[in-house]
Amino acid sequence: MKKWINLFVVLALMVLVISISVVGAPKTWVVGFSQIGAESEWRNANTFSVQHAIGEDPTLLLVFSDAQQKQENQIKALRSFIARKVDCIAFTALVETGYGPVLEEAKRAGIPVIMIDRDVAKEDRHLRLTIMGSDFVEEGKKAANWLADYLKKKGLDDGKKQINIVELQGTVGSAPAIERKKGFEEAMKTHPNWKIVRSQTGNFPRSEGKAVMEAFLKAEKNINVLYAHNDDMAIGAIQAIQEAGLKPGEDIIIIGVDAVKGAFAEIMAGRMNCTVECSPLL
Ligand code: GZL
Repeated sequence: MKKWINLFVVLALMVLVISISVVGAPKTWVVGFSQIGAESEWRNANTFSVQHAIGEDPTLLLVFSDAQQKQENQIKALRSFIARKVDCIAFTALVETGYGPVLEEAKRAGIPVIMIDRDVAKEDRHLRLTIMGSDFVEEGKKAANWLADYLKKKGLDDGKKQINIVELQGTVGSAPAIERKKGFEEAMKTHPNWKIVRSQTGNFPRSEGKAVMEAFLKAEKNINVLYAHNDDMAIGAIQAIQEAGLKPGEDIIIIGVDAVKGAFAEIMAGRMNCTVECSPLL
């Protein structure tokens, strides 16, 4: 008899301990994050920022997906988050358009969507809760305003002689590409002698920036400035300029955006002139 009582007491204590631990444990919120890829130093820093911040919080569990620069992979990942009934979806929009239907599905499922870095198209923004990102238009303006100051300081712009600019755009249809172009061109309006003689997407990676810059150098004999929508393309272009026998940072003024470590190394080496900060620590 005594043995049965002891067993009962032990079992009761076990149930009590388990129930306290379950009841007392804080709820774990599951966050599905769809990242677009690993195309640049900036993107890798951004991925680290999200993974580290969520990893540090014991009440958050991260489900991470890398879309490898394909929108269809992103949409599949978002649908898998919805099917898994995550508590929140976070994602960077590779390009602005094409997310309406999946955002409608998330809304119907009652799952809040937070944009990190790149937003979706205006017509779909009512479907997402908010965005954490930078002002890309302002970054484009800063690049142009820095150039104006630099040319003035160096006595390179008399307001009449044409200043030939080539532009390496980011991913076609992405918010940073659209808005950094817009901001730069808005600031250009006060410099009628500035001309963007070539503008083409390099899609953000270094390799593509280099390839497009090689084409620019073949097509244009007198390039004064390169405006690249990110530092990685600027760094690729610097290699192309050197291989063409020109001095980047001197023969051609080099401007990038992101302020990644690689850009600071090029600036310190005298091969790059400016990078506009865009924090990845979101
Ligand atoms: C900007 C971000 C851009 C970076 C690029 O916030 O979306 O994407 O400028 C990255 O380096 O590829």
